[in-house]
Amino acid sequence: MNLTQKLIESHLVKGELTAGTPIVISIDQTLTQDSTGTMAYLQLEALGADKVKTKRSVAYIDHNMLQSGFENADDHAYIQSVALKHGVFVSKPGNGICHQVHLERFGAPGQTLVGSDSHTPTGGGIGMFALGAGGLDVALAMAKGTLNLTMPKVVEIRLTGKLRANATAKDVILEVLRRLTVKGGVGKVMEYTGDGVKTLSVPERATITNMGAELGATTSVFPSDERTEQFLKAQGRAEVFVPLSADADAKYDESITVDLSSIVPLAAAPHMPDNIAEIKELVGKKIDQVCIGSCTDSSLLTMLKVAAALKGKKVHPDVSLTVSPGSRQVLTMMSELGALKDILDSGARVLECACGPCIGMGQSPKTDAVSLRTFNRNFYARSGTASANVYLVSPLTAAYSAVAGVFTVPPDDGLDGITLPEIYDVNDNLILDPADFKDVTVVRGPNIKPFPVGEKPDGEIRKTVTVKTGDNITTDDIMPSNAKLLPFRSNVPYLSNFCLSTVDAEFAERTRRAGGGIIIGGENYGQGSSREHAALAPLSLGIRAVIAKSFARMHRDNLINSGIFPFTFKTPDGYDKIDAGDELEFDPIAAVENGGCAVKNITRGCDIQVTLELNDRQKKILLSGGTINALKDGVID
Ligand code: MIC
Ligand code: SF4
Repeated sequence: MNLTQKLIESHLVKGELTAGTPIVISIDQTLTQDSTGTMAYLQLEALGADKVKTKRSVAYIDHNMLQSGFENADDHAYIQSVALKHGVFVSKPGNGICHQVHLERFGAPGQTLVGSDSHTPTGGGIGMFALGAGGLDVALAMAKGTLNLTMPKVVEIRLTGKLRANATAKDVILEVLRRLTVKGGVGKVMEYTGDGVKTLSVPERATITNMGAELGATTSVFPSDERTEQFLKAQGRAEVFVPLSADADAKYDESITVDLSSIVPLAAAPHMPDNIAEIKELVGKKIDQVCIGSCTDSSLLTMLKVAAALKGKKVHPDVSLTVSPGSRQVLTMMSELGALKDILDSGARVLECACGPCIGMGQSPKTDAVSLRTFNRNFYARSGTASANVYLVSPLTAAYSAVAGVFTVPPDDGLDGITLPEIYDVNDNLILDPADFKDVTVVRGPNIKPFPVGEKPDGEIRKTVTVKTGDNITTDDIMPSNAKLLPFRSNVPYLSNFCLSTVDAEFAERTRRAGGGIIIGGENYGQGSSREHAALAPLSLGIRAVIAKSFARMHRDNLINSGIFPFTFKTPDGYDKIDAGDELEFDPIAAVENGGCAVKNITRGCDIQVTLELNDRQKKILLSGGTINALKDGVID
């Protein structure tokens, strides 16, 4: 067996290891963060759950950190109280980004983890089966200790050779994105094998599995070996180590080889993580901002490399350099090892240990800026400045370019000899253990509004197409998130005013006026984050169906959970037979029962065949008008 099959088999509750079929797995751990967490815990409460059924669940506060009004602080207070009440650990603001902290303090090889954040696969860096999901699915995992999913295909990514001095793990995943694209991983797990694996440390592996999310992959996973053991020992957690790897004769659905020694410094050019260019093609291009950090590249190793590259140098006068360490542990160790001084001396602005600029929580660049970021997403307008051009690069490219003021290829020699400490500084006083809190009262500020619940289908649905989009629409398009909107993550009615505003500023208003509607999408509709707000906001506007060429996994699940029909065109010409403004009609019950239907285009007088591939559970959910209704009706458990 391959490692993915072993991890799934050891947690299989229902189903079999046949790709494409529905399975249920037991969940050992969950994580939530604050921008999806409020919704997840409101849903946990709606499920009537008492204490969580997992071995370890953790609520992180790391995204909505700017407190420029009462809203975010209200959300933090709600999350802290509701989590402790239900037996969930809390990682307080300042402790760091969920994925980095989870890897350091809680992750365990061989265990399953589901998180209400798309970059939860970071845990695959230590051999976890770790995946992102919408808040409701995470709430269900907490309440029941299980997760429903589709058995993925397994792709082997065989690593050979060793990285050159000027290439990093970020360049490896950018190379994989160049080859496979942002939809190349849908329905698949990326499993790393080969001799090259042992040349990569845990933080490097975690950068690669983290950004596997940008492939649309279900998750990514590395074996658990001596380097994993070394990392866990350094964290004072050697007892959770177990060795794990694929069998020597393991079979894979697909296999590709990446020679690490041939990897060169790369960038994902605006506005998509698979729009790959070589840094050497960009050399000399002027830059305005450099941001180092985010859950994909903010480990101590990253920071030590950045410090070594900046040591004794000065950031270019036209460049603003920000550095956000991934966790308080990283920041403390940077300080102990002198790296912080080298970074500060260079003129960098050191930000708090949080997502920060990655989610547009501050540091929006100036108009038309060129911004280099070590992050994982450069979707249009995500930085908070729509006219900015964001390039995703390695920390080495970022640091050398910040000094030069232009795109710069990092030198191919030097910086050798950076080693990770044998023991990390461990201080968990920003982590609250629910066992220490009795009789907790849940604190609910005025920012917390009830979430919308779907409508049970009853008879034909006749609605107008209120928007038609192109390919690769992201959840950042569907539900934009920045410092102004993130404080309203627990107020879906307000958020829905901004739904799809990057595509069409009138969409929300038009849909409301029309009494709801239908969305037409292209390929890979809903790629990117796990945010179920990208389904809840359309739901609150009255959207009943999305008809697309194809969907991203998490968004499709979130639509079904909300009772919105995710149809795909049966033939490519279907997309051309519908325009914005057309009136469509379909029979929802027949569509569920028959795996699709003919959608009537009343305006154009033609039929469009659509498919609706659902497992039995999903059928019951859509027929009930969403998961919450289906649970209430007792048709699913
Ligand atoms: C992101 O990187 O887009 C986020 C913000 O972390 C999201 C979660 C969210 O929308 O709150 C994700 O990746 O799932
Ligand atoms: Fe936070 Fe950015 Fe990572 Fe999302 S991708 S969890 S916003 S650091």
